[in-house]
Amino acid sequence: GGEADSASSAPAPAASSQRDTRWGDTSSYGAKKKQRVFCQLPNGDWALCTVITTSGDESVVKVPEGKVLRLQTESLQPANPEILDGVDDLMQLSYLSEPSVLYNLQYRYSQDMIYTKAGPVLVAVNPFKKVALYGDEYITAYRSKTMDSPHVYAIADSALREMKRDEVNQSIIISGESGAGKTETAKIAMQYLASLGGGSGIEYEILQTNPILEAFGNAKTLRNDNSSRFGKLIEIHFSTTGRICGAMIQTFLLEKSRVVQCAVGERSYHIFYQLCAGAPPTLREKLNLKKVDEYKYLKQSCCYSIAGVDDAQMFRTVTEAMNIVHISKEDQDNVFAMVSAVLWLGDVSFTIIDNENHVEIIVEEAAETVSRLLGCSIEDLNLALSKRHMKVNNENIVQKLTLAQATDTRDALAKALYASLFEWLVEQINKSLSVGKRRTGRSISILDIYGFESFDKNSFEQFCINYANERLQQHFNRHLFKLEQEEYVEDGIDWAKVEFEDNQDCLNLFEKKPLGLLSLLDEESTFPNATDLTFASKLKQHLDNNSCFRGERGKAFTVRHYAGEVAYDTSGFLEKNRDLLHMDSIQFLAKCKLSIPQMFASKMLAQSDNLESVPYRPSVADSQKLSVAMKFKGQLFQLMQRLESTTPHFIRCIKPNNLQLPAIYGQELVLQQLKCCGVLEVVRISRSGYPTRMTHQKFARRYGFLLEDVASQDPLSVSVAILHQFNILPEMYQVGYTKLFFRTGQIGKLENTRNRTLHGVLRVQSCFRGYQA
Ligand code: AOV
Ligand code: MG
Repeated sequence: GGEADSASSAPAPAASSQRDTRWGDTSSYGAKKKQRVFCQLPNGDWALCTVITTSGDESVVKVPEGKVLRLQTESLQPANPEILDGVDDLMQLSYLSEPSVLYNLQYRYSQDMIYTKAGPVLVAVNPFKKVALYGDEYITAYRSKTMDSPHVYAIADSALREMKRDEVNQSIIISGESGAGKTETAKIAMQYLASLGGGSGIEYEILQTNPILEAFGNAKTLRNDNSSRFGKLIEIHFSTTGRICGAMIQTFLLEKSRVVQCAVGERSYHIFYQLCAGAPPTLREKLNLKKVDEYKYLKQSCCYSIAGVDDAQMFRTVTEAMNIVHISKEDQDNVFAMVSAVLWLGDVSFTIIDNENHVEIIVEEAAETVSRLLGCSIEDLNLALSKRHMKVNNENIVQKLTLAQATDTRDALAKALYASLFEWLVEQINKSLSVGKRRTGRSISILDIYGFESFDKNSFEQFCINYANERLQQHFNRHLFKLEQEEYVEDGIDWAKVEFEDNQDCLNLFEKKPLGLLSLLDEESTFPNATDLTFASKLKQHLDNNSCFRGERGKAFTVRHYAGEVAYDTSGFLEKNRDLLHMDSIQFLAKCKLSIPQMFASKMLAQSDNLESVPYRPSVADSQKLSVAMKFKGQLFQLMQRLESTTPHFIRCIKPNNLQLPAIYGQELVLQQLKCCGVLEVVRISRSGYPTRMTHQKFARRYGFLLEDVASQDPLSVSVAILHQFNILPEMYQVGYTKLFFRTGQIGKLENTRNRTLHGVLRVQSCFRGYQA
């Protein structure tokens, strides 16, 4: 029984009617009874009301605050009976309308029940406050199954059980808009898995990767004070005894541009502020640290602190975490030297030396500190930032850089330094968590990427982030709609197809060759004379008849994403997609004494065996041949492939308000998120679908012995005979070519009947014995 059975005990069996899914159907209530209905208030919100009277087309209803409204009867939506208020699983709702779903989630939310099942999917509504739902007691309760209300722990627990049972790798896929709670949810799932222990403290190490990666890869944005600016997949491996034996982290496309440029009201990466606030005096002196508002890179956004966050304290948390994942003190010093060097690099300024606007660096505190921290000479730094070696007609020439070129080169160097640092950290963490010999079928991966974003101004970063979210949405659709329905069709059962928002068109807009967004971007990036404006016109020229695309004035275009329209500004697209680090910069880094940039540069140099072979990228390394967009696309494809080989568990995070405040539930905002990710359709398909399936053979084996007369040995005939004998209603099952498909709760009933029959036999026998005695 369990969950499945309670669903079928709902007063109006979901499967028996379609009425509930339609809007504006009021035929089911009469005028006499006091009925619960949903009315739309003038502000657009739905409220639970009671009908006082109905006459003709009009009804008089009482709204919650006691006010009385006269409304069109037609506009009322039937509400579920009180007994269904706040059900665990939306599948249990008799009326599955938008207002009932909104009401149910809100009802639970107001009581801090932030988790609700939507069929197979866990919906998590961000509480924006501490809720008492976590910790050892809860973990134990979910492990021992004494608690079974919807929870991240319950999802992690089923992943674990299914991994053990089926020996198949599992994945927990967390999605939702920016600020919806993905990263927190991922940590909660990790906490549950870590509680299994592993010996040698590996589980503790795994948890300690979070503060490190968040310090270097998260930042305050206008949407989220702790927004992930990279994607992350953590694969946790288990031994045959079910204990953690290691983990591996893969990261995706860090938003590098933030290091040198960020919008007003946002911050750069947390670590910059943490270091400046928390470094002990000796380190502060060694790194020549200033106050955060004295650095150009940090000053431009006019935002230095986050309400409720103590950067100094966080610095200690981060260094402690680094100790735990075995990053040596010396390496930590190097890491912080790089962080400080990046900040100081932003303050390196130039002086114009001729009337062609050519420049040299100004030798002062900034340049001196950078060269000291990186371990290079000031002269080398000046060369790297003010000159460029080129080969023209087989002749080596040295080009002097203009102020604009030098500034770009400096910023590119800062971005490369930071990105190499991030990459290095992930590598160190992976070394420390290393799995040793990996076995397939014994891992659980948790995916937490940056959520869908739409700002007033959206650039290349949002373009990539939202593309990744389209891919993820496709995966979700495939598993919950396509594959499910395909199985029904393949097995030849009667099935009225449930429609869902397919985002294939939008993905095609991005991926089609040669006329998709990514291809066109790449093509344009290869033309030396192309500009953001020519790119925008090219898009308009080729894509204007695409239903997911709209050209806008000037450099802008709009994409209709699954989660809403986003207007992108092409400024900087080509530059960011090329992501050039010139050979001079790479060679400069290779000469530095500081080990992390040096290793990074050496690796790049080693990969570039034929430096001049890249047609549109003179003097760059081969490793840069691929554009950022192409690399990212490749990574996403690999990721999807990896996920395809796992059993997925989906968690949908919902953001109830844009203010990051507790206890505010914006119906429209919630509804928009539920709609765009197809939560209602998932519930609908799970309800009208046949979640339980069993092959004819297995079914005949399990229940066949209960048959009164066995006419045949053929599994199909036996199965049909069982269904008849146990009075399973025809609308509750379907017989496929190879399997029997059951509605929710049916197998539970059958099992009960089976148990009763077995017990009945025993009782009858003991009664007989009683009589005889
Ligand atoms: P995100 O990962 O989905 O956004 P986060 O996981 O960072 O969002 O959540 C944003 C904030 O919501 C957190 O910093 C917490 O303050 C709060 N929060 C989320 N879940 C919980 C919870 N279960 N309990 C308490 N507070 C919570 V982004 O990374 O921006 O897409 O790129
Ligand atoms: Mg996040």
